Amino acid sequence: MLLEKQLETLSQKGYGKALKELSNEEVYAVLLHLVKDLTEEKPLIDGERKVYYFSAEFLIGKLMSNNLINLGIRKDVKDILEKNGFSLSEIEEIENEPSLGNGGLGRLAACFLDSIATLDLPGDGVGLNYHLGLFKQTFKDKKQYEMPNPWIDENTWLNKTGKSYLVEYKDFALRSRLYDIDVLGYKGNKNKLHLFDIDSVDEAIVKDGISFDKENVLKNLTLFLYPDDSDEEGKKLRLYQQYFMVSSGAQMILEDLRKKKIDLRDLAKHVAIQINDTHPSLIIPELIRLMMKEGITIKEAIRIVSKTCAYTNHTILAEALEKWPMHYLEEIVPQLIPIIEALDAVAGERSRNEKTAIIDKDQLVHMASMDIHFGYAINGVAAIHTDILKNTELKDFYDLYPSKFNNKTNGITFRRWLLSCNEELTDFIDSLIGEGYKEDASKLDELLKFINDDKVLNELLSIKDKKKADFVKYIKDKEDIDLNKDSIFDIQIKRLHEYKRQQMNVLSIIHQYLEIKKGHYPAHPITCIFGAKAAPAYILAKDIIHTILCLQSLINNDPEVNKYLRVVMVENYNVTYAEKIIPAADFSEQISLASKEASGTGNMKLMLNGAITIGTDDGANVEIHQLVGDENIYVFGKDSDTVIAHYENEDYSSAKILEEDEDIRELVDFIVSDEMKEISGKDGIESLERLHHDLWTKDWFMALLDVKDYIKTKQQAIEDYSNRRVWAQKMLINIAKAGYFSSDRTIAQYNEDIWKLK
Ligand code: B1N
Repeated sequence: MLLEKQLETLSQKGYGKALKELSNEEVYAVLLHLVKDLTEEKPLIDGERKVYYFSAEFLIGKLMSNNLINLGIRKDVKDILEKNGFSLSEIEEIENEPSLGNGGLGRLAACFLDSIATLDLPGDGVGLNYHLGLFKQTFKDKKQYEMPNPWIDENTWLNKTGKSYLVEYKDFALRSRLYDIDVLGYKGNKNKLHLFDIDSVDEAIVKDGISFDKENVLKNLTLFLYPDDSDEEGKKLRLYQQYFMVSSGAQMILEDLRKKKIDLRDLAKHVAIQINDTHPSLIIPELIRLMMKEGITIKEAIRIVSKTCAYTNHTILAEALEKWPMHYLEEIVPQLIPIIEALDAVAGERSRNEKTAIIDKDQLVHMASMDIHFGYAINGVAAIHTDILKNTELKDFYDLYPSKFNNKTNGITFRRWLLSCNEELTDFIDSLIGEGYKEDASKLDELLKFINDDKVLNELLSIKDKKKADFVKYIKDKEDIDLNKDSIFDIQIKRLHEYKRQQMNVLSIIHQYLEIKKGHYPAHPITCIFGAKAAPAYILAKDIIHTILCLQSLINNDPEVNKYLRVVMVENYNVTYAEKIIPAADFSEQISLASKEASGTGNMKLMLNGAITIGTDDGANVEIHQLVGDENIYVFGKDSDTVIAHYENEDYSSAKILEEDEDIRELVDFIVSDEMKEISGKDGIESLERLHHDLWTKDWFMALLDVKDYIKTKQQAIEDYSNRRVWAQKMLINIAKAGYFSSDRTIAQYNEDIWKLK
């Protein structure tokens, strides 16, 4: 009743009309005000030590549904709106998605903020207010094109704070402005996501897709989520952004201490800084610099900062480990150079090993090295990833600082990835085991007692069918694509990258196609669904997208084949799309080359929604495998030791495999077959040929090493799917065991071992 009155009041105040007379857009604005009003009443968390999670990305996605859930009012709001003739899900469609991240790393940061607030821990996010999120992907002539993706409008979650800081570069200074987004915990308190911006950003400089003048820092600094860094100017812009973020954030933190009359020397007692990958690493020299300005000696400043900062590594891919040329730093932030040189000297005193130097012989500054020497904790994001860091990638550092290294297996917030995206499954779980699991996810394993309960198993299957039917309708409305709701939904959703091996999935689809053409039909019809964006300058990734889109056209238009097999690549895959696809998934494709996917988090979201993993023993798949057991996951492929040995011995040759194995050769050569070339069109042939050539001559991520085992394993999964009862048991076990992957568990461990906030 109270809520209804509040909504009516807001409606009158905003529009001079009754709620039921509003447009959907107006209702959305009213809900935004409602949430902001209710958030006001929640106390800010203020504790002894507070964590600041510094990250270049926060892939927060739409916020309305989650905020309503976390305030505990989503159901009531839905009922009130329905009474007034509205559909809450239609209204939620109106919100623009803030796509302030590329993929897993940014989405993890968003899940973490939700969990920090849910656990009533004092902790804020610090990042940048990109005006344009990750580019909007469009397909034309079966190719990816990129368009700007604006998200800020008058109805925004951003609140202007009035706080501002001066950020100095070599040739000029900029005033940063702080915007805050409230972060609501589930039945918890609230924290903040701090996003820095400048006033002079100019969206009008974006032309012809997403190109813009990369040198005009005043106009472009926070224009894009870090742009194409394939050329010099893009890289420098990224350095401008990183320094802007850390200098503003550091000043904000120190200002807060001063206000509380806390001596800066006590920084580490009051503040923990988590460095999310190396993008915010300059926080280390910047904090030291700011402390020195306050009269603290460099030696002491280094000691203090070393007790404040901790670093998370998210990848072993060499190209993602940032190394800044000294001359960039000279050109952009020369004030940091004496400090970085001093840090390098200290590192040199601790070890003469070249491999642990901060400044290498080519005058490159290794960000991760700085983090490890001057951070007090270093963590990987899944057990196998942390082991690889210790034993291989960062072995020399591990020998130097064994006690700093620890593992924190990633997690996901169940508020978004179950409660919000799959109400039907949530309600069903509530009816079986109560709601305790919402605050203690490990309680999900109480579901195991229903393992032989036919009613429960059947209901699980019918919820999956319902979510598949919902998705079929969604994709029909959105993209005018027809799917067979009775087929297996085989899902690979993640950034397009060779190491994730979408190209291996492509080869398995070609295999299925050729089999059907020979009259060998699969045990069950199957729909292979992809969602993936390729980095604008990543040519081979775009070639893989083109190949998928060609197969989609070839297969879906062949009446002989499309009864059994269809292929769909959805356009502009993003968080919102993920929320629709994941509840509808039967198979979860997690097929990275072992050792390369640090953790993955899509694997966890899909498992939680009852999809069964087809995966390599990589990242968090290893832990999923251990939890669910051999019978409830399909594991294939060579293990990480074998893969690492191939790299070390340089003895992998795809050409050799292709020469010796005509089955694999047939699949690879089909990419450049006449039928593919015809569909691809004159402008696409080059793209097919480039992928084909790469697989023959390089195949750096060894798709051909595992493809046969992959095809065989998937075949088995398709056969097993037909036994619906046994399949439902696999689903139940996966859901029940997913509790471990709650980000509440992950954050509790960060707090226990690293942050020590309460
Ligand atoms: O971080 C996720 C992991 O679950 C994924 O396995 C991992 O691939 C992902 C440079 C990255 N690692 N590194 C990045 C992102 C942007 C960039 O500019 C690297 N993303 C990951 C969460 O731990």
